[in-house]
Amino acid sequence: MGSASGVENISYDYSFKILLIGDSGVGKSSLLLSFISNSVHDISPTIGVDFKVKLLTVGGKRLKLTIWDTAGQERFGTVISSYYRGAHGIILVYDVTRRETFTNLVNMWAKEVELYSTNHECIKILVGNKVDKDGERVVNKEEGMALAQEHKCLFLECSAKTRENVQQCFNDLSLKILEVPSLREKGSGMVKKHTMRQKHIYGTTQNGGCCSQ
Ligand SMILES: Nc1nc2c(ncn2[C@@H]2O[C@H](COP(=O)(O)OP(=O)(O)OP(=O)(O)O)[C@@H](O)[C@H]2O)c(=O)[nH]1
Ligand SMILES: [Mg+2]
Repeated sequence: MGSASGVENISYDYSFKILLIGDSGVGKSSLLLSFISNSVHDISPTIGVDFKVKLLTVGGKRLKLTIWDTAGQERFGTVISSYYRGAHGIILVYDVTRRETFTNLVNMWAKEVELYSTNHECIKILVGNKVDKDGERVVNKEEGMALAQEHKCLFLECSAKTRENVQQCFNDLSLKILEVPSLREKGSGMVKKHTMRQKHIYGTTQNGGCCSQ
């Protein structure tokens, strides 16, 4: 009975916006696909901007993640600020087999994040992808950890291909977002709007928040 309703009718506690950024070919779309659909296959470069929605439970909270994916090779001018606006979490991806994708995170992507993100407490996670390509690795784990520490990011190495640490990446990020009151509050504001549309969902209200009247 309960599962008769579609995704639209599934209730959640918080709604978070997550961005994937990094150079072309590092595996942003593959990571997203691997997380969303549990399947891995070769995909084409992204054109423009795409997003996917995933519901998951972490730390006892039901979350709706809207994950935005964009083409690494495209600089999309005026759209860029709306891509970053309101993001709760940002996944900065590099390819452990291509050093330039790692250095570009510092030279280009990190600066862009600073310039455009509107939530200053927004959580970032640095992700070294393609660890399955063992013999081809050129960026070691220590370098990744050091960069993450310098930029106050979480850090993980993963493989979209074998799915190693893929779930972990989204879980760690979500847990950390939940720890920040201002982000939680913004995430529940979005839920409020949603519940007005889906008013039958919430039989119980969560008290104690600043948003309850
Ligand atoms: N071996 C291996 N290959 C991967 C992995 N992740 C992605 N790839 C491959 O790397 C290529 C690029 O992956 P995409 O996911 O399209 O990369 P992207 O970052 O979305 O690229 P743009 O959309 O152009 O920005 C594809 O051929 C993938 O199959 C991984 O973890 N291991
Ligand atoms: Mg892509």
